[in-house]
Amino acid sequence: MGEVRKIRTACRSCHGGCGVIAHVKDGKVIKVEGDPDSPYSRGTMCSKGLAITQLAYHPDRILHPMKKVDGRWVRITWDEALDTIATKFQAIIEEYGPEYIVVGQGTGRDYESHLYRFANLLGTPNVLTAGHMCYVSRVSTSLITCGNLPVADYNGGPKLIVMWACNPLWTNPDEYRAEWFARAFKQGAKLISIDPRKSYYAGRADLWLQIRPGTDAALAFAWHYVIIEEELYDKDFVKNHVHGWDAFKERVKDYPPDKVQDITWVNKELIRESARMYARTKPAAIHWGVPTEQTNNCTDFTRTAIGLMAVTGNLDVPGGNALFVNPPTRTVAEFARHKDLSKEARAKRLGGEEFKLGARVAFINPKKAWDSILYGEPYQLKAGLLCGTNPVVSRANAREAYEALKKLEFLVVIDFFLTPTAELADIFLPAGTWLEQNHVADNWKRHGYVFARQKCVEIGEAWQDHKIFLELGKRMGQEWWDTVEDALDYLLEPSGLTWEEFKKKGYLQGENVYYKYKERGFSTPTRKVELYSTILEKWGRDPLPKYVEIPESPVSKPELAKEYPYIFNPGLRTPNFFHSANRMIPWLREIRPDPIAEIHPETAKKHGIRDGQWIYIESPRGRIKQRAKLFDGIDPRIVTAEHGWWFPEIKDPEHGWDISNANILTDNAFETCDPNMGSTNLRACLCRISPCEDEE
Ligand SMILES: Nc1nc2c(c(=O)[nH]1)N[C@H]1C(S)=C(S)[C@@H](COP(=O)(O)OP(=O)(O)OC[C@H]3O[C@@H](n4cnc5c(=O)[nH]c(N)nc54)[C@H](O)[C@@H]3O)O[C@H]1N2
Ligand SMILES: Nc1nc2c(c(=O)[nH]1)N[C@H]1C(S)=C(S)[C@@H](COP(=O)(O)OP(=O)(O)OC[C@H]3O[C@@H](n4cnc5c(=O)[nH]c(N)nc54)[C@H](O)[C@@H]3O)O[C@H]1N2
Ligand code: SF4
Ligand SMILES: [Mo]
Repeated sequence: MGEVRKIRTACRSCHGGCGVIAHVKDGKVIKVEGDPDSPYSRGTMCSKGLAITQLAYHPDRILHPMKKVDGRWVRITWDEALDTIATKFQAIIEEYGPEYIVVGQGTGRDYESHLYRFANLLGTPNVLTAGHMCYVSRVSTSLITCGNLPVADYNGGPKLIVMWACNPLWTNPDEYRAEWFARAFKQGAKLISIDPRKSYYAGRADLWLQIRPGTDAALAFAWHYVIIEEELYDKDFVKNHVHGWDAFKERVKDYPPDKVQDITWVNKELIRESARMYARTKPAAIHWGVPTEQTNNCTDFTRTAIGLMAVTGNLDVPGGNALFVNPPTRTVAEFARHKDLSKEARAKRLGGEEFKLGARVAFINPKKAWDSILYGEPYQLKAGLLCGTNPVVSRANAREAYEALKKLEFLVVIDFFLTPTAELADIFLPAGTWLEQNHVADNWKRHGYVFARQKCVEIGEAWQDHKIFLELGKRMGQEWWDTVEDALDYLLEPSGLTWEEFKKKGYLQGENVYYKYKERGFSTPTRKVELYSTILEKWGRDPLPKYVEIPESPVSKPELAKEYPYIFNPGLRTPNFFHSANRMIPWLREIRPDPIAEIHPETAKKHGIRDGQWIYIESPRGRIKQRAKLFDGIDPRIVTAEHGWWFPEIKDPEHGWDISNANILTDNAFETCDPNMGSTNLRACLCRISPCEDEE
């Protein structure tokens, strides 16, 4: 009784990875603290990770499986839950086919290997995640352009950092930790910030380019224009390692700085100055973030940006953009057995022919799923299994997402809480938090590490997600292991370690080598950086990148802009929330009780809006309300807003999902999506604002 055990593990309250020491007393985690020995986080943690005890032991957390009977939730056993799901899925497979079942997950959950294995062995090509517009879009484009994801190499001593649409201080996204960037900055690296909003570091940058949302590809082209015109490129690298240079050079001629100034709202002299600074300072790293992907220019921005790294000789060099080598574990693709999904099954992937790049990495566009359910196009999905995702709040055109999920014949949701999405389900399965799981963490990332996430406790009847897929998979006759830990032994096999051995070690790092291309070229069909993509060419797509105007903007829709004059830029993160999560956690909600929309003081004045007042924001898709915060760090033509809002304190099953949800306003029409990846435009549409007089 009473003794405190300290267990070393790894957080996953965001994309995860920080080293944690969990204090366990009497079978309960009483607190967590940062692990000073973690090579990744060196003892630091953020508010979300530190609040895990309030999440794990929250009174509203569901700790047993449930089924819905006559609109009410009823507790059931795991056996009944898994049997019901297996029987229903089997019946659908027999009557229609496995593709009639859609499987989905949230962002960076660290169980994609298991979820995809379940889907592949089921035989469905329809896996719905955020990947079409977040991270996977970046990876898939990098794969066809230079063979791997280029990551800013903070530990390699960059002399210049280009922070392009990323705010790591609040987000620690994917493979990045804010501390890595902050250390390099403190050590004297120059900083160029490309951001429509004056973030903490935009305010401290050597150059800040206050760009119009969604126009990043045009700016990247203008940098190429200056670099070519002033011959600032690395001639040797271009000659030996770039495919399609002449054709690319011709395309770049379409983007002179004075034209790009009109597109991006960035002054042409500043474009020139920043391009020169980037090309002349060596080594320089570009660290780019998710807003560049949440547009119709997703693929082409990434290709153009990788082009900048390549032509300036900053690719695969220390302190530039590294192509890290992962430690020797089985990859997500191998574990998931992607290769075992038959050609026939692949051919049935929703939107697969259209969004070929997304299909190549096994992702679908959400509207394809909603259209399938709502209109039977091209066939009608019958069932869904959603794990750790809340599409009713997190996907574009939320009302359509809501209607579709409501209409689905059979829905299973796996979560900690009854979210607005979970309330639409027929079966609810309780997931274990990261305190309740054994896993080889971060093996989906490309920073070159994996970490041991160790189970500290079991809480109620919750199961870690990996176990849910394993047990459900076995019930459906799939090939899995006896236990989660057996599966981890398999995952770790190439490293020569078992799970028990790895757990003691704590982490593994891949080999840190640069200039790999000098010996073996890049992992593309031509072994070069493909500024002219032979893969896109084979698919009959434009092999060269380009910038296409945002489909709903003052430029493309001038008539609509008379009614909706502002650019709506939703997706402002707060350090304490993770998308739609954490609104029920007292420590975190206290920091931000209400949703915030930022408007410029001049704009506020025009509409008679006071700081802190509730306002309506409307788009052609609907109306929401958020609290106005007057902020002169954005352009007066822009309204910035937080996404992810629902209200767990509203106890009816809708939980106020449509009151302040920014995605009521965003659009998901196919013409607003990236033509290769299917990325939805979540960051730039038109809106209007007005004060909301009836509330304080
Ligand atoms: N307008 C606008 N919309 C956006 C964005 C934007 O910038 N603007 N950002 C987009 C981006 S980048 C992304 S990635 C998506 C994210 O979209 P989602 O991944 O769908 O969103 P979340 O709110 O993070 O996930 C929701 C649920 O996962 C549950 N959960 C957390 N951890 C676990 C776990 O380990 N297991 C299980 N089973 N459940 C868990 C939480 O309780 C929560 O209810 O949102 C997108 N939506
Ligand atoms: N606390 C917290 N952390 C998170 C998340 C969260 O919800 N909360 N979400 C996680 C997820 S899934 C993701 S994908 C990452 C995202 O993390 P980041 O990549 O950092 O992306 P954001 O915070 O969405 O935006 C970064 C910056 O881009 C600016 N920006 C907005 N639109 C544009 C544009 O069109 N062009 C340019 N150049 N800049 C623009 C914003 O003003 C912001 O300062 O964060 C992850 N981490
Ligand atoms: S940054 Fe992410 S991994 Fe680190 S403590 Fe915060 S939530 Fe956890
Ligand atoms: Mo994301």
